[in-house]
Amino acid sequence: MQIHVINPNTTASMTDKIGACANRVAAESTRIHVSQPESGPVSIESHFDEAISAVGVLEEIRRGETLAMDAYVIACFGDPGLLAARELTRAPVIGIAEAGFHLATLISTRFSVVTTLSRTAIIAEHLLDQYGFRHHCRRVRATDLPVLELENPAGNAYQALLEECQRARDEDGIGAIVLGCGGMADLTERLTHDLQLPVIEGVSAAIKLAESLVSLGLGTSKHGDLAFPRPKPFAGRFADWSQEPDRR
Ligand code: 5HY
Repeated sequence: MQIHVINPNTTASMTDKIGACANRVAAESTRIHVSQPESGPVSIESHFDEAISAVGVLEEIRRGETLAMDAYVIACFGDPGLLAARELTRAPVIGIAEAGFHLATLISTRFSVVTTLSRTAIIAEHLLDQYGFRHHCRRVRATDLPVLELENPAGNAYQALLEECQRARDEDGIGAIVLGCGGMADLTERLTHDLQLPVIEGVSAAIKLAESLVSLGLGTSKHGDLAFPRPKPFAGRFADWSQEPDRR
């Protein structure tokens, strides 16, 4: 089974970290391909960053389709371009936020999310509503760490994250925590140990869900709104997305 893991930002060290996490949890028979878009923001910390990164995700999906991937993982906690990506393939496409939420509700009645900048908390809240998990989630908390602070070995990202998770554990009446950034993929075990509470990060969750779907022969439905986009000409910088309109 081949799973294509896409880090929607353009920071190679974070792409490597996400790839290492995916390889750590993948089944022996699973081959992980990890990539990032050629163009786009070094980190995704706003609606604008997200909109631009979504195009990069779609370009990586299109590339993956030429390599016959069995599944895709979008490794940014905003799940940028998720539904549009599903339109481009029959393979399952899993966003790390959606995956994290699903697993959290399987092991706890209530969870909290701990993310990076407070300005991105609303993005997670919108996803909780969109996916129908709002009533399972007690709070979306922010550490106010810029995403790339997670790439700074000399920084205090871990301590800041641990302290916000401790507050969530002690104040929110929850049974689990979902980490709100792909760049936190390597911190799960240490946090779980230090907090003595289940901590879920989306990259691992998405890999295992993708493997389950593929092994069940389940892919993205082409019946209804996730059918392939209707072929049409595209202008300007997107001209290479053009397809001859279906004249049948
Ligand atoms: C992420 N940004 O997972 C999100 C986290 C966030 O570049 N990778 C990013 O803050 O929304």
